[in-house]
Amino acid sequence: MRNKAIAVILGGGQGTRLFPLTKLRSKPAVPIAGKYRLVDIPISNCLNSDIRRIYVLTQFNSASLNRHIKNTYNFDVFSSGFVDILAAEQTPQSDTWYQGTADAVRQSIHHMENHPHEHVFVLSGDQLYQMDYRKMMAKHEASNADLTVATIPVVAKHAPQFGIMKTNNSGVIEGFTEKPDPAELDQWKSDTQERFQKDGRVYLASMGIYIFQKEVLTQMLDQYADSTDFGKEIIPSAIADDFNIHSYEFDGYWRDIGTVKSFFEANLALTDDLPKFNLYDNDDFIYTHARMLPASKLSGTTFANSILAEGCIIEANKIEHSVVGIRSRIGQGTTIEDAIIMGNDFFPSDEMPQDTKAAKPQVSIGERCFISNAIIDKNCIIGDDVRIIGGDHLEDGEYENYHVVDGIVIVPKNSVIEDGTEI
Ligand code: ADQ
Ligand code: ADP
Repeated sequence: MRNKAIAVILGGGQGTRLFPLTKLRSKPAVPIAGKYRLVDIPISNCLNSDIRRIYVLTQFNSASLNRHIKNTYNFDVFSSGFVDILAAEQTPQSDTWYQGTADAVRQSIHHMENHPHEHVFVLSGDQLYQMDYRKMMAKHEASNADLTVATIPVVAKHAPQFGIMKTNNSGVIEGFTEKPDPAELDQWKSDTQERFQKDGRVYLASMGIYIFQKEVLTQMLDQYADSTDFGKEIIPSAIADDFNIHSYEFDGYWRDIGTVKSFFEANLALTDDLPKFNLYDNDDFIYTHARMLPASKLSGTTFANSILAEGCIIEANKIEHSVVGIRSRIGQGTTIEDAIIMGNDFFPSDEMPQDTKAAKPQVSIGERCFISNAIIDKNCIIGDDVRIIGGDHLEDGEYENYHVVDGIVIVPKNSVIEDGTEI
């Protein structure tokens, strides 16, 4: 794997679907599971699969993404690995941002030429899953495929969110439709394994995870020079032109977390008694910035089904079904339910500006608050006696210092919510 493959992680377009989490950072830098960032997931899958040459393609070269990659993935000088960020850039050939997934790869491919390889993995940056890419590669090589697409069987209700494939019984993809209309679904059924059939999982969804033979990738990008997207354009054209395209059926946990709602649900699912995404594995690590944080200090808090990252000082009354991120501080009497608290990039210090109203050092969440169905982004100051209750009763939209998306209240990074506020 190490010498054969290069991975390209698609770090996101405009980032509208995760807005306002992407207001001040690029999508790969969005924090997840209390201490990681989105991009750690595909990078960790690569490292666990012995792929060590990785590009992250992004529209915005945000400071937090740069810092995170630089501080986390610094391979030693004697190894041949790297994680490089390629931001959309002006070149003599192109003066625009990446127009889509294929365009992003097309504009970046010249960077790969100096690194000998036979296959290119193209991976999405906004998915939560653990996958051994070596198994997919074995199938790709055994079938001598031009392109292998990872697929997962889904039910009719979910099929319209994905690219849906039709395969023959040797796993060759003979048809592909990007996000089909529910009315046209019937013709897209595949012969999935019996145990999936009985649950109604008869549609093979593309996971947006591809392996291309190196020359085939270049050929397709040239041949379909006007196409800017893999799912919408290049893959359907390549199927029509009889390229040898195979499906690799994946059978583990996999979630697209590219929308606020799916991101919220996937984070909270990590607090299940037996989460389907396993962070507690002896071999498959999820890598992230090693921050040298102290252990968390708790006092008088009842915790239920929650994840607590390190460096926190928690005096809250109760925290239930929630993810509490690094360096969080939560005051006495506060209750948090069904929420993501992303934490802080730094500890408050005496030199920092004081919260003038309360004349006390800034802390993330004050006393006697009630927060539910909400995402509190990094470095927010929530005063005392604040009530934030998300839910369907709220109308989606942008308000003075918060947003509501699918009923979930999001307090953007660096926001201040005054004492006594009710949302
Ligand atoms: P989508 O996720 O809807 O469907 P797309 O919006 O193209 O497809 O995003 C794919 C990945 O590329 C995401 O990680 C996204 O952030 C990133 N991306 C998008 N535009 C980009 C750009 N201009 N520059 C850099 N990165 C960009 C795809 C497939 C479907 C499949 C689903 C599975 O097209 O067939 O079912 O993924 O989630
Ligand atoms: P992490 O990986 O822990 O999230 P980062 O390195 O991404 O950390 O972010 C920490 C950021 O916070 C850095 O930009 C750092 O300069 C900033 N920072 C640290 N201490 C302070 C402070 N006292 N005031 C303002 N910014 C700070």
